[in-house]
Amino acid sequence: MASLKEKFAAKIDPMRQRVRTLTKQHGEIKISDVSVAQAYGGMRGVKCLVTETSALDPYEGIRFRGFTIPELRQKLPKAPGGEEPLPEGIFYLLLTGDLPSEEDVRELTKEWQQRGEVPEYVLEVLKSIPKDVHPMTQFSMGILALQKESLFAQRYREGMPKTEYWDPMFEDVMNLLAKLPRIAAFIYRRIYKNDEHIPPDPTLDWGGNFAHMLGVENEEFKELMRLYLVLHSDHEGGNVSAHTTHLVGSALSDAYLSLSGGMNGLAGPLHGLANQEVLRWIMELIEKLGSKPTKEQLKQYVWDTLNAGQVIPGYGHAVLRKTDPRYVAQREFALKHLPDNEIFKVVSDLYEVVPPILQEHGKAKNPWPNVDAHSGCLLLHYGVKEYDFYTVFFGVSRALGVLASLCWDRALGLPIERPKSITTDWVEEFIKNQN
Ligand code: CMX
Repeated sequence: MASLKEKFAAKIDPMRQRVRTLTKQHGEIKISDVSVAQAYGGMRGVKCLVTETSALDPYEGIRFRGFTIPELRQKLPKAPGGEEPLPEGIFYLLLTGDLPSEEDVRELTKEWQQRGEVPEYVLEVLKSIPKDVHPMTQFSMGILALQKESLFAQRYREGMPKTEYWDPMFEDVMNLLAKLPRIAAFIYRRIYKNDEHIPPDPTLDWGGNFAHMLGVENEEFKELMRLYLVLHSDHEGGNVSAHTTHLVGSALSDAYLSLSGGMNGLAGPLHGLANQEVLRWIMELIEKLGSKPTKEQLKQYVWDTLNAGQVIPGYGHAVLRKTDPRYVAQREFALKHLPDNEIFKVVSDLYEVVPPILQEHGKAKNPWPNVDAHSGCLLLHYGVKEYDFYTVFFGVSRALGVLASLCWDRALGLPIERPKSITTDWVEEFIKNQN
């Protein structure tokens, strides 16, 4: 059986050929126009990036290499006795475009186990950070501290030809992914669990081991981790974490520099940090209204938040125009495993209450919940109550998608990213000349 590296390597030449043909024969064909509103408005809808790993439809939601979330939950290999897909499988799929076999996934688990040790000097860096520094900042610093390990940076310094870039990038990506759960668990146990660390279990898969090293010994939580790490892995190329990783990488910065940059974007409250903001907002709600608020009380609370000029965390999306299928998958998990949980009841009631209010409020283009509206209540149910840490879960997962894309960026020899910026003077002059 071909190893993942051989499988990926075999895909590169045909893909290079496809891209070469497209750019040579059809390079002048326009696929997008840019309006003044888009240039000022965060480039919404402008098609100017190519990302192979996944595609987002506003009404259908995400497809990972063509597969919907329900399809993946069915088709990707599971842990022994488990029902949720293994994150190793989604990485294999995102990188190669092919569904992995059970054996492919088992091999990847083994390989990440072997590559997983975090050098002592990285742990020393983490130990030197004040414990009240946000976990996402610590996570990003831990990734950055690992940069010394980069084979890509080393090979580049030695003078490697462009055609070989993909090889050390693949090695860096595999090493980094293998270590991420250990870095994350180290941060968690250091901040919240008295610096008492739990060694990895060599019999466990990547997601199960992450749960184990966090110290949550519960088979259902391991299943949640596997599902969570699959769901958050990729959301096409234009979101802040994916785009930042790609942009930094386009300067031939290695995987460590690129992912650390991407994680800094994920740490923003309009992106990944929304998952902790949702829980903070719900806990404040419960503190104010009690654990069983009525829908009328919830409505008032939502309006109070909006009237205070704040966003409703976990609602709205830059691309989606319906309930996020990642929210739906988490809701299904909750209905199956924690139907009577009080926070889940609040999350469900908010699902009824918030969209009509956002519609009436009239600003948000998408009144429906996104992925972050649900994840916190699941984590909390299994005892992970430190919600400042929630975005780190997102980060460990998002690394799967953005690093698979980074391998392809180097395999295809994509150039340094450098769009044209313009000034307001230029825009005014341009408009004047139109008339
Ligand atoms: N609550 C209140 N107002 C909202 C809103 C919400 N949940 N979502 C959007 N709006 C407002 C915007 O702030 C904007 O207001 P202004 O015109 O005053 O600037 C207006 O509605 C239009 O915004 P939009 O075009 O609908 O949304 P954007 O594409 O600009 O932004 C997003 C998308 C996700 C940042 C926004 O919906 C938001 O802030 N949501 C809450 C934070 C959140 O849940 N983020 C997580 C997204 C998923 C992820 O990346 O993890």
